[in-house]
Amino acid sequence: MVATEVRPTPTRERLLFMYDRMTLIREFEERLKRLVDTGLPIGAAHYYSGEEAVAVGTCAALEPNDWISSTHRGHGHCIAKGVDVRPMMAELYGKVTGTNRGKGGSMHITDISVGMIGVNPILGMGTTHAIGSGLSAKVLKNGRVTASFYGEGASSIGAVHESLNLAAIWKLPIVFVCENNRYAQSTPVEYAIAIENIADRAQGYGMPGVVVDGQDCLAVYEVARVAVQRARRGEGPTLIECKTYRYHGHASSDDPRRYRTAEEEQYYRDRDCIKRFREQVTGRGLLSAAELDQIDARNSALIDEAIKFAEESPLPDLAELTTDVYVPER
Ligand SMILES: Cc1ncc(C[n+]2csc(CCOP(=O)(O)OP(=O)(O)O)c2C)c(N)n1
Repeated sequence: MVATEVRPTPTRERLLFMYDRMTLIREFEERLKRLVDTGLPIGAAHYYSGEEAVAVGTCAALEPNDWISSTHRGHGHCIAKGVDVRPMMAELYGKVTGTNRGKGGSMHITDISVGMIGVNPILGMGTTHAIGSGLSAKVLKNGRVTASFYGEGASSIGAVHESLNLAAIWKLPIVFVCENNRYAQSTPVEYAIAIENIADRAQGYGMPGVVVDGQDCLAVYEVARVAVQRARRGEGPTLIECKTYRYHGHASSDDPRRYRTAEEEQYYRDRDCIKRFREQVTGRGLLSAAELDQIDARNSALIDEAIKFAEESPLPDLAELTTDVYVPER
């Protein structure tokens, strides 16, 4: 008989972290969407609203000096790992105070100081970057774990298969987090993938695979915690599939009603991760509604401040056009 594992309740500090980061991501994305819808020209933005529990539940299981690699839908990953929203917002405005001095934009936000090794517009590249950070951790024996996020659409890309295979044969300290939000642009997962659970592919790579409700931050944290511990013990990678949903279109210009129904959208909104978390922690008396409301107010003010910071910051000087970017020699 297998003994049932007793799941410890996350510490109060960790619960506060979860609520704080999920609401900060939601506020960042919703405010940004309003700005873009009313004319802010930032190029394509891929909003993370609806998926917050995935990034936050995973990052709650990491240590500050662990790493994450990301995707084109990376704002939530950055905030969950601790990137300051002020330089993030400035980056989206193309300002010199941005994380990448205004030259990267939404799909290149990077902040090594908090372990965020890069948002990435090329599907599957984040998993290859995780092989780099994972291999370095193994060689240097520094105990650092990498969590690598990617979408269910990216899960069929060759580079992702190669990365998961390499991570398994080299027993790298990586937690692969497949965010199955049901659509790759407008392509439904059932059209593109022949199996119900992408986590079942883990067996083919030679690592454990777990499916988790990606709308439940506590559930994501629990499976991530186990996977991170396994990675840190040197036992190798895990594949976690989070079933989740994005509330908005694929990118700022996309109308999701062309390929999904209002009923389906409502189904997921009724299971909203922030609403659910509030019910879970207040229902069990772990945190009070008043302290959660205070976090809401603080995060709203922080996003006001981030927008002001971005608006008031200068653009990069023309003389810096070719600095901080890769310029091939002619
Ligand atoms: C190699 C590559 N192929 C195609 C694209 C174009 N593209 C950008 S996002 C996207 C869909 C990605 O879906 P998924 O991986 O499920 O992530 P999601 O957008 O749902 O978070 C595609 C096809 C790309 N950026 N890179």
